[in-house]
Amino acid sequence: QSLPPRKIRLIGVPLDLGASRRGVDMGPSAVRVAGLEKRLEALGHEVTDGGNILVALAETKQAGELTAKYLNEITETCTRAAEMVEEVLEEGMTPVILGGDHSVAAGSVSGVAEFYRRRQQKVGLIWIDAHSDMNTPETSPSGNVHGMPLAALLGLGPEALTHIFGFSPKVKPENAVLVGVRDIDATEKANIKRAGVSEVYTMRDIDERGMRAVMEEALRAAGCGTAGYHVSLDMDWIDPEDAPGVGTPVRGGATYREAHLAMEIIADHGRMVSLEVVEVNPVIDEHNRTADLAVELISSAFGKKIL
Ligand code: 4U7
Ligand code: MN
Ligand code: MN
Ligand code: MN
Repeated sequence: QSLPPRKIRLIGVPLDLGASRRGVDMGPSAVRVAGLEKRLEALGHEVTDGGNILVALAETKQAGELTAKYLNEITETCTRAAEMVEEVLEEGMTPVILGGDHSVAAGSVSGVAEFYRRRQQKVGLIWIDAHSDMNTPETSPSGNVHGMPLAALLGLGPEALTHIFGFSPKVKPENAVLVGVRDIDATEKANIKRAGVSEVYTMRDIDERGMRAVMEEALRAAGCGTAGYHVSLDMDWIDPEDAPGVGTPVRGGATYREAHLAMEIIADHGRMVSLEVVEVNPVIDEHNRTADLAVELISSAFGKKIL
């Protein structure tokens, strides 16, 4: 509708090694079953499904270091995701990555950053999440890598994860924006400072200033001097009332309409270069409601309008 038609390529990443609660590996399937491809095609886009990236199964592996569980396997998957995303962009398509746990973002955003680095351009990042995902193995209370990808993209954490494609940081701190956070570990706060991220919009900011004002500011920062931005949407941003099927639910999240409005504003600006939706957990979902909502939100981000 509003957005000029795009060529969209879906990439599934059935990864759950980064989280303690199992089941987000079924997220890509749940979102496909909810009708993503057809819904995006109905908006006029050309959509192809690239299938899933190969991911190791927890049952066949050892967790390794408990400060960053399954780091080797996750790094392998992230590297594959990064290469795939980069190729899709080279072919002139817009990647839509379906998680899987959020650790995949350390790969997907690396792919986007590499694509633009080759063109001497920078990319921005909009991180929409209840959490800030700014832990490192030293600060993480859980050792779960899905709490570390944003730190890795900004250059903090294990080299295996920070240096996919051999360079770091992938995004400049002034172009990295957090939206919707409400659960940050005490040890994580120092990392946000250390990385130099100042664009942090909490749920309180959304309550007080409204979604519109927050998004306009967030998009301005991410888009300043960049080719555009990657949007990384952790479904736990939305209140568990509307998104019960997520890995790590936290009360006090965005409402159904706030979430749509954020995506609608992203579509209006037309500068999103890639999108990922992560942490959908069908095991604890109710009749695929959270996957259905994911499809609706992706549709809004790609230009679906009420009228
Ligand atoms: B998600 C946590 F301790 N901060 O590091 C951690 F609270 O990708 C949660 O945003 C991380 O869902 C949540 O384990 C990761 C915890
Ligand atoms: Mn198709
Ligand atoms: Mn997250
Ligand atoms: Mn989260």
